[in-house]
Amino acid sequence: MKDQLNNIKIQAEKELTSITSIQELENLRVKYLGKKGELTSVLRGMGALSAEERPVTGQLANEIRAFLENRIDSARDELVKNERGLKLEKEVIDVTIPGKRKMLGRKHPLTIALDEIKDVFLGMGYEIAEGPEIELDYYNFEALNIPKNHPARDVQDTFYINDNIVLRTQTSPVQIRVMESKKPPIKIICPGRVYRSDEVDATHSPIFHQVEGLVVDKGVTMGDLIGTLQVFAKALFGENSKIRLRPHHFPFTEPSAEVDVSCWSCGGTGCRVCKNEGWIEILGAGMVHPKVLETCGIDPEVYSGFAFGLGVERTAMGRLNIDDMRLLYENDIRFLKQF
Ligand code: 2NL
Repeated sequence: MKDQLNNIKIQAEKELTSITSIQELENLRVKYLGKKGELTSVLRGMGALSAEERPVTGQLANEIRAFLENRIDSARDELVKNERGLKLEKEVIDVTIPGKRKMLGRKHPLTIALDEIKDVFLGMGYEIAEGPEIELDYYNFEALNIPKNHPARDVQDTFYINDNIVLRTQTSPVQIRVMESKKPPIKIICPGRVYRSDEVDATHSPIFHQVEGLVVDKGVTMGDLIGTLQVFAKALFGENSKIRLRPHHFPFTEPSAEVDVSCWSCGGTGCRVCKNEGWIEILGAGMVHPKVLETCGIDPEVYSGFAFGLGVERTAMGRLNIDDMRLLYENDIRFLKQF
């Protein structure tokens, strides 16, 4: 039995030298000193010993236990020290390494232009109104005094869902809905996506964005329209910008005009940007047609109004010097990064 005990001691000491982790050490402790460990099972055989042998063997067993416990404890101390050291080494932070630069997103050029447009009109006290992109023929055409045979109503130009329903071709139907449901004074802009059956090229897209404006009140005049558009042009294209109105025809306004702004590139002397015109067309506008007011339940003898419409893509392209509309939809990061 003494030999058995000594063998346990030798074996355990030997195994201790190759221990590399606390878990391994714990396994070793259980193996030799645990309740079902080797030392314990040897001691269980003590009953078979003579009365003289028993205390001697018991003492030896206790010495070996104490010895091994001691060795295991110091091995554990050593391991804990090492593991902590390793952990500290592994987790060391070099505060001198430059940080990882985060790629910051930015506004899309269309959003930049739209936000600038909104800012100008919000600053003049307009409210923003929105409405459906899938619209009844009634709101998109009928209520706007656009006759049944008008070319804009042709399937060549308009996406029809069925005979009664279209993808809106402008945001005016939103303004019709507001006039129907609210008494003047009305002072709104309607930004949004609109649809026309156009081929894609440098200046056309079947989906584009528009902002229309509408003011209806007692005594609203063409002078108010011109003043408003002047403020708008100066805010977007610079303090020295001028506007001019050319007579035009829209079924929903009378009189109607196309509105040019003096070229933001040459200031009006003529250059490549304005094709030597000195002027660049940016909007359509006019006084709301009495028939349109009447259709919406507003008495044209009491109230008058002006309205205007502008293309956001066009404005963004002018404002940000972009020469091809397709660039606005391709989402090429090299292009978008420039704004
Ligand atoms: C253009 C022309 C325009 C309007 C839109 C409008 C709306 C109502 C009543 C009367 Cl509810 N008019 N909108 C008026 C004139 C021109 O847009 O060239 N847009 C890009």
